[in-house]
Amino acid sequence: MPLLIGRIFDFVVPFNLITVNIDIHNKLTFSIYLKRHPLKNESVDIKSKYLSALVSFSTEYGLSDYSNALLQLYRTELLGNDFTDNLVSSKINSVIAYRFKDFRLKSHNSCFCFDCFFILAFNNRALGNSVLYRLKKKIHFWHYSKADSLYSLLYNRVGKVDCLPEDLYAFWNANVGFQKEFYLKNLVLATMSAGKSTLINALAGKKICKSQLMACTARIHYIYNKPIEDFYIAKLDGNLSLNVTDDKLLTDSADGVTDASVVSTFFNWSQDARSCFIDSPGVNSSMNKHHEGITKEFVKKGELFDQIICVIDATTIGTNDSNTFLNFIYEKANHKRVIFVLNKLDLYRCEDDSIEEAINSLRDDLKRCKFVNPLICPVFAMPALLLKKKIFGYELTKYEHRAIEDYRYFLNDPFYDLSKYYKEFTIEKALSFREGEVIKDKECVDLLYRTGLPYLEYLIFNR
Ligand SMILES: Nc1nc2c(ncn2[C@@H]2O[C@H](COP(=O)(O)OP(=O)(O)OP(=O)(O)O)[C@@H](O)[C@H]2O)c(=O)[nH]1
Ligand SMILES: [Mg+2]
Repeated sequence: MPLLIGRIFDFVVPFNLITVNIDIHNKLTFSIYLKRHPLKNESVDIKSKYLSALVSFSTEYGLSDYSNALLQLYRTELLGNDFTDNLVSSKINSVIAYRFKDFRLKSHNSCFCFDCFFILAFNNRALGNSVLYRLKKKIHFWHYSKADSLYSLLYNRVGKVDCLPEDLYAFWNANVGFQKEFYLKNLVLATMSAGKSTLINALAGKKICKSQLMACTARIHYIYNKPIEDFYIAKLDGNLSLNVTDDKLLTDSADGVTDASVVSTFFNWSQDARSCFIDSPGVNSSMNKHHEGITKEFVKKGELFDQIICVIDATTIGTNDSNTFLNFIYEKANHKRVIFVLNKLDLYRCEDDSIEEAINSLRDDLKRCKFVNPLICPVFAMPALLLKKKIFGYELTKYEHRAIEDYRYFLNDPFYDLSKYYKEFTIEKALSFREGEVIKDKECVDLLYRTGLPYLEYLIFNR
């Protein structure tokens, strides 16, 4: 294979001989720094020239689906409503003339090179080298040393950040670190409507999975977290969108297009560790057989998950469906760790019900199913979700505002304070991983602590 000789580096690999082999699930977990892109404050003319340069340079590489989707995001984020195909294509000829002649990238050279590295060659040094080589054919030779420094900084961590806005470098670094982390795949299982999707939403602190009273999760959903909040939710579901609309996020594509969908987003105030949650249709012997079949088929392939989060609806403990389900989990867990989340305890009434009794009764059922020392976590998933939404400043509906008022009342009642079941886990410990952060809404944080969710997060993310 012939190697092309580069100016500074020993060799570069011809771009068309490399195939990028990073799995699309991994790519979806990249945090994208576009909301704070330095070009955002430039004129429409500069932005459209910049985009033309980016599009023309990138398309020479034969774009992957991911790079293509990323370019789409650049378009909408930089030009928004000003974007038209004509606007960008009209600039292309002037931009791609000899070494971007009419468009010297002004002061945005480093940013342009950075974007090319990110779109085409993130985490792939050899491909980055090829991008550098081709960039040098496009940019003025005055800028060669800057491009070289940037390459060294990004791929070899050698040099200074001053050739790049610090924000961009922080995103790149966080993504690189995140990709190196080992992560656990958590399979979330339950009978129908026990609150699997609501629990995942509570962990994320935003609504990313559809949840409703009737059977609604109808396929396997992979949900990944990202290292930094970039304010984008990505979804791969037949089509790939890196900034999916709420409607599309909560709706599955037509049956037959794909048998699973993948979503990624930053998880608000969960621990930072990289992780994946797998939301599954309810396993329920008497209801939807098709949904049950999907989950059972998935569980058979035990190697696809590392631990099970088993959600139990506290109002159905001891029923036939619940016990059949526990036997099923025992058979399939195959020595993997299982965390039993006892959910919907907010529906218990302090006059008639006992949370202690519910925990004990579940423990007895689990022992009968041969689980030794089962790990049981009582949690209020729905209240935890709404409290996190409030803490993180999400818009709340009228109903959600009212619900939070109710939670404020009942979580202050010792009967509903679930933190008492986690005595060794103080609120200080729950917040220790956020050291140095200013906590704005202390009251809601305190209520959140009482929902039991922070302890569950601690268990899931610290293994
Ligand atoms: N009261 C109360 N309701 C909850 C809680 N968690 C979930 N729910 C409600 O239970 C219903 C079902 O929740 P989902 O999260 O969709 O349950 P699921 O297990 O994902 O359901 P399927 O995917 O259809 O099997 C919804 O109406 C939720 O609002 C909770 O902690 N308390
Ligand atoms: Mg669901």
